[in-house]
Amino acid sequence: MDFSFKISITLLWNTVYTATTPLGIYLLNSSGCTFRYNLIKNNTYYGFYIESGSRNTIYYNEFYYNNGSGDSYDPSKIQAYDGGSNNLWNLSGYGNYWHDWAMNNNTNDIDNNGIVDFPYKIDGPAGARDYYPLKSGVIIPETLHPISIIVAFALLGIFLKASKIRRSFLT
Ligand SMILES: [Ca+2]
Repeated sequence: MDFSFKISITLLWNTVYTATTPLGIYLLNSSGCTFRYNLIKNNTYYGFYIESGSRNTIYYNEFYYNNGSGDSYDPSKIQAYDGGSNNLWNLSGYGNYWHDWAMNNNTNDIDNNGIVDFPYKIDGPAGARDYYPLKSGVIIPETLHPISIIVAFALLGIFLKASKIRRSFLT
């Protein structure tokens, strides 16, 4: 018997700065959530951290200066982390704006289609990539009050599995 709780949310139009926590957005056992049009900036640690969870979709967000990243790319200062599985960092040919990756050089969008021609590597065991990193920022309105959000659904994502005990009768 499988018994599971799942949550599906959409987080839109937020500005996520460092305030009281060093992390930007944090997911724990969250599945099926969509994150779009969020400005994630100046967090001292990762701007987006997936501890666990699957089938979350993160696209059309802007990432600036998280995890020590600057105006050019440094592979030791990746802005997001994925420890889950089957999370998507792009959808329908559009990913996120990673400021360091987009600004790294002027020849990373040879075909000039607004998509950086090289995937952006996400840290963590998932081995995730944003396959369609945006060359230009998304137009995101700044909110009046900088906020930092922790999205933690520790209990909501409980996944209980009662496995059947199978007996084999050998003749
Ligand atoms: Ca391109």
